Amino acid sequence: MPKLAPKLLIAVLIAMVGTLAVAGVVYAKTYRLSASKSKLAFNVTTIRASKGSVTLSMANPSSLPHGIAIKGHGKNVKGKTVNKGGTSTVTVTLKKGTYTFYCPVDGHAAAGMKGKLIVS
Ligand SMILES: [Cu+2]
Repeated sequence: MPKLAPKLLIAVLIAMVGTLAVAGVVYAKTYRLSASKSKLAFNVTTIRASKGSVTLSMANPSSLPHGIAIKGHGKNVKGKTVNKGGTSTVTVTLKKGTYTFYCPVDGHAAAGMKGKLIVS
């Protein structure tokens, strides 16, 4: 494999980022997760996201209703509660920090349907 000079690589990266910024691209990122089929849990316990607009989109393959919500640093935004086969989505603009994502259905977060959302 040919070695690219690190300086060239950095120049290419800067050029790419510059182009995206000029084009006005918004970095709204969607992080997909899923509720457990059989437990009061999500399939992930930690999500890392970039600051700005953050979207969590949770699939629900369980026979119980579930939803996705984000709280912390004065925010508490809840997505819809959905039944089996549905998808609950929540979008929040977040600053750097550690937040909690959780299921807003009564008792579910306390039973384990929660995790850490680390925004940097
Ligand atoms: Cu739930």
